[in-house]
Amino acid sequence: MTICVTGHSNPDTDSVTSAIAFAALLNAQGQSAKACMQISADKLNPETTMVLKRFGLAVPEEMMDVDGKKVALVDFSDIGQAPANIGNADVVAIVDHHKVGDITTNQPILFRAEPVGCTGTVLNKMFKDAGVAIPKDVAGGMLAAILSDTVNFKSPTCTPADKEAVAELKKVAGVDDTESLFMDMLRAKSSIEGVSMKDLVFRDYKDFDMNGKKIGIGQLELAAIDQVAGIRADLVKALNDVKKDGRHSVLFMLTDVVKEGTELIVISDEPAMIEQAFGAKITGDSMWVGGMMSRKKQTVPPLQKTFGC
Ligand SMILES: [Mn+2]
Repeated sequence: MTICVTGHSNPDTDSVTSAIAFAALLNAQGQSAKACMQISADKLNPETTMVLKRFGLAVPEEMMDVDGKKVALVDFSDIGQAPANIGNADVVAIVDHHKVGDITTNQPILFRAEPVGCTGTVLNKMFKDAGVAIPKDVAGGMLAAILSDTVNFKSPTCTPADKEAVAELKKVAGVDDTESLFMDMLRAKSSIEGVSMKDLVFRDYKDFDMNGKKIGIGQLELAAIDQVAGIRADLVKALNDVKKDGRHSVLFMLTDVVKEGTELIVISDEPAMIEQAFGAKITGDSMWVGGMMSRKKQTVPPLQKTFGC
């Protein structure tokens, strides 16, 4: 039976290109495997769509239910991020770079997880260990995944192993300038053409309970803040609508990946609390927070502290 290789639900570039890369490695080792993803091609995020096109990679097959199938998982090991009926599937391998999740198996399997910035970095090592040459197009996808997951090496999750992998993969993929590849990916990712304000707000959005207060935080990574100048007023209006739905605050991170900081739009019942959390002053409806890149590591913890969580 062919092994369906898939990344997590709502897949990012790493989940998609790692499925392609691991399927290629399994095929090279004589196993029947195909790359799959938990989304339809037309719903795939704009960054990944652009990367597949750039390197001439086929869009993986949509696979939402794995009942009775043989599967290999990349970039996750949580049941919550798995296709439907994962409990009735035969999981034969897991390759990941996250904390170990709650998927278990009845048989011993190939399980490889490393604390690096991207699954692509782990797969690069696996190709080398197996003595299998990485196809040029596949190397391009892996390279793009590492740049994406590590935010061009700027994320606190980036490790020396990720930088080494990029140095190797760029040669195989024939990419001279990873900076310009990253900027092209960023432009695709932050593309706001034809997107409704609601979709833009919820594209990367999470609600948090802060001591009984519901605080929503959205993020948009940009090559430059002025990319949203033309729609800023509509965006703020949409954020106000989201706040009206029982929230204490709605914060929206306009993150400038080049300047390495965030313009934080603040819609709140207690703006002074938000100012206190980040030690910055609101001018108009926003504040600049230098160095703020990660919602998980830099936005949520100061809020939790200020709100006494
Ligand atoms: Mn990843």
